[in-house]
Amino acid sequence: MQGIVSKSTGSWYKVILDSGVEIDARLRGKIRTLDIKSTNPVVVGDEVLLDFVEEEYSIREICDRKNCIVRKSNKLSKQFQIIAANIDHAFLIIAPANPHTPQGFIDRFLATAEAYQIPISILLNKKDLDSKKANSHRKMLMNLYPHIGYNIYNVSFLDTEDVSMIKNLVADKCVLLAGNSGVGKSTLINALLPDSNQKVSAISKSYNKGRHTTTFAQMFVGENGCRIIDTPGIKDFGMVNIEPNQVSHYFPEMQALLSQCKFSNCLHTEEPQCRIREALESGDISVTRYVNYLGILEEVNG
Ligand SMILES: Nc1nc2c(ncn2[C@@H]2O[C@H](COP(=O)(O)OP(=O)(O)O)[C@@H](O)[C@H]2O)c(=O)[nH]1
Ligand SMILES: [Mg+2]
Ligand SMILES: [Zn+2]
Repeated sequence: MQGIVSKSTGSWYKVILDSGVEIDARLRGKIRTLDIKSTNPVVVGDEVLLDFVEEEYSIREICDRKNCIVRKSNKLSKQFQIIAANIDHAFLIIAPANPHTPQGFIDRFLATAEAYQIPISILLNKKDLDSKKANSHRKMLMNLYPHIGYNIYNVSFLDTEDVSMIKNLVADKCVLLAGNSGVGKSTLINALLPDSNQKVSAISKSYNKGRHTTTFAQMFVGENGCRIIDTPGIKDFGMVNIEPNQVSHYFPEMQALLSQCKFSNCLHTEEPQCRIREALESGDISVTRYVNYLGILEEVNG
């Protein structure tokens, strides 16, 4: 028997069988260990083989993962927490205001998705907001990211046409939704999957203040074959096991120029004849993107 893990709480797992029925399963005995040292062996999105013995389902084997998204268990630890696996597409949800999504967060997440080879698009929600601040931030985002090659959609999750456009984007895919609290994730999940009954929070000034304590990812299945993975409370998707000179590979506009740097191991900080810094000076690479690149570089070095 085969299924997909839809929730993982530690000792019990929810698994959606091929028939569409969701069952509880547990791990029995020792299962085949996977390549990565993680604190959690079975994660949302995992395809698993099951046994049904004495009225109980147990997970016998985890199938090889196409990809997975990981974070450090905590700052000091060398251990990883795998958040989800087998993602076809990630959608980063952001807002121009209420709450304004910092660009550092956006670029970190984009680079992380590149590192894990997960195709990613941006949903810029709350297109109805038209304060001066919101408009100028939106304009900057809508200019910058398509220029680099990312799809960014200017939408409102309260707009039925936009929601049906998004429904088409996610059809038949396993999709990861990520974004800071307050950007509209629950609103989108409710619009895509009316039976999921996600709690939508009232507008509040205290976003990001640790109101969410759950860090379990959860999968919802939609009528059009989409599987939506929500990641409540997970803010820091970190990059693990990455060498400093790999970081620029995860910034597509830098990746395109890398071969023209004089040194093949150029970090694009102080080296002579660096094509990336040339592009920075001529304005072909955005200063903010470069600064966010340096931030990740520092973290990887540390
Ligand atoms: N103005 C506006 N508000 C929205 C939009 N989408 C969601 N919201 C509101 O943003 C707030 C936070 O939404 P919620 O779905 O709980 O965000 P989450 O924390 O990411 O799950 C709620 O008050 C929503 O009604 C939108 O397109 N425009
Ligand atoms: Mg929510
Ligand atoms: Zn360089």
